[in-house]
Amino acid sequence: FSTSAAIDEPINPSIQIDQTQLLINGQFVDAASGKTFPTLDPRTGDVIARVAEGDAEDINRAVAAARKAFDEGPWPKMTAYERSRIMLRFADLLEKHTEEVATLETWDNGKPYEQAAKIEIPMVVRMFRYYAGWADKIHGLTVPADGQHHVQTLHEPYGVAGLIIPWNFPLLLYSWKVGPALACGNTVVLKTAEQTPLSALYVSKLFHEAGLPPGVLNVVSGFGPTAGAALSSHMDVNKLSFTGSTATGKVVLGLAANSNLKPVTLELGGKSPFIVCKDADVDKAVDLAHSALFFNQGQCCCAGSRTLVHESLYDEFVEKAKVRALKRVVGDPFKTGIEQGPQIDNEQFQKILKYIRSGIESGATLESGGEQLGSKGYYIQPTVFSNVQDDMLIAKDEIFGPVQSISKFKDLNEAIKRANASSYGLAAGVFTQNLETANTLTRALRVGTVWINCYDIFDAAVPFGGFKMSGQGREKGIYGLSSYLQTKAVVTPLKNPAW
Ligand code: TXE
Repeated sequence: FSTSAAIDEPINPSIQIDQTQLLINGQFVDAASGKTFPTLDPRTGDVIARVAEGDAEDINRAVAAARKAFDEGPWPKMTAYERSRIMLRFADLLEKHTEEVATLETWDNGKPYEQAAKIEIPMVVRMFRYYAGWADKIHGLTVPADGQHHVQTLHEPYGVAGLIIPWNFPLLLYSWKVGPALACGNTVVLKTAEQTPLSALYVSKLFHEAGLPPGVLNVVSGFGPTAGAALSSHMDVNKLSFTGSTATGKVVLGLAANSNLKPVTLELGGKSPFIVCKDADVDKAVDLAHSALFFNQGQCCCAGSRTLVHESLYDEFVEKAKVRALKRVVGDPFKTGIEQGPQIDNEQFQKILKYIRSGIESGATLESGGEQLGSKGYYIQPTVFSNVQDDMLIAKDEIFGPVQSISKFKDLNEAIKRANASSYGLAAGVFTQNLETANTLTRALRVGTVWINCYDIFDAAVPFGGFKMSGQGREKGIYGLSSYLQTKAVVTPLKNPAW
């Protein structure tokens, strides 16, 4: 097996890394312990920079700053219009600095620079503009209650929001959480993933340049069991939003429940079916099934990781999927035209190779790839398995890597039953030219997003989240606001009910 690009000598990114400390109360500061940890370049495994390692004490300091900025102001006491203007100014600054931000994102994460600069950073900018637009449009209702009372509802921020994000889309997920949390008037303590701390620190500095008052947004780099757990169990954090693995989501939910019962939004793993019906446009389906799985090195919560193909198209589909995978351009993510960079770190790299071995051992047919690419860093050949059976580990577990699993189905009922036979329920792709088939599948699938004849369409206004063990609550769009607002009922007696 071979792929079309070799792994060259890594290109040296031309950027100085200035922000490596914690951001607490508007100041960049060392960790209370003085400890630092290395953040690594996935292309080589080399150290990019050492970053302050926050733990429980730093979380305490950050929560205290966020608490003060909430309780004493200025954030929730500012007019919504002023908050919105700061967010818009930040979006402008971020847009202006797209090159630097995309460079940091690629360096720390390994994703293709072109993808970061042309797709992701613009989506982050769009998300902040979207939620800035909501800031002064959040209001309650008047309620026609029985009796002689005037009743209204106020939609109020929770207070201090603790936000925990993973490494696969560091800035995009920053925007999904920080955007609505701030628009609704909450203050924030953000815990970034230990693999990718750099971009959030850089852009949060820009946020302060845009006029964000100190203490409103605090960023603590550090590890899950220390900083992340301290944030989840903090008695002064009023709301938690977490994106990551289902296993850690359960831990975080438990910590929230056992401390102050803070409400938790969870966006967790997935094993999303991509269903190609007998009347699908095969070439289009092959292309989209490929990108649905391989996009972002396969490290997407909603990756179309179970490709289910109708038996009448199956052989043609498998052959074309294999050809497409063999053409995939893998290489240094800073080079132009690269479709796939390295996996995030050695842990994920080893986990994916183990799943590939398990696929081979359990009898799936290896159509392409299957091995490390190059000799350094965490590159993996685009891998395609056919003849995948539902009881194989590669069909059940979230691999989170460039491994496509294709299997065959006979009729729609079978496809529905098998697609739903998962503890996950994040997303699904449906490929058909028949409206009835599309409608039947859409209603039958127990998932949070159905993409019909498309995949991975993400718009700031469209809600995203999971059924079953893929999570709870929704992010993005108007639905995402409700994660950061609570409702207060206000009842006033009426002296003269007629008026
Ligand atoms: O995730 P974790 P990991 C899946 C994917 C991947 C697997 C493991 O299958 O292979 O998870 O990845 C913080 N209290 N996804 O280990 O542990 C951690 O520091 C509080 C899917 O990276 O969930 C990081 O900031 N926080 C997912 C964040 O949780 C804790 C994206 C995510 O790490 C914590 C990433 C604790 N006890 C991985 N332990 C998606 N939904 O897209 C860890 N963290």
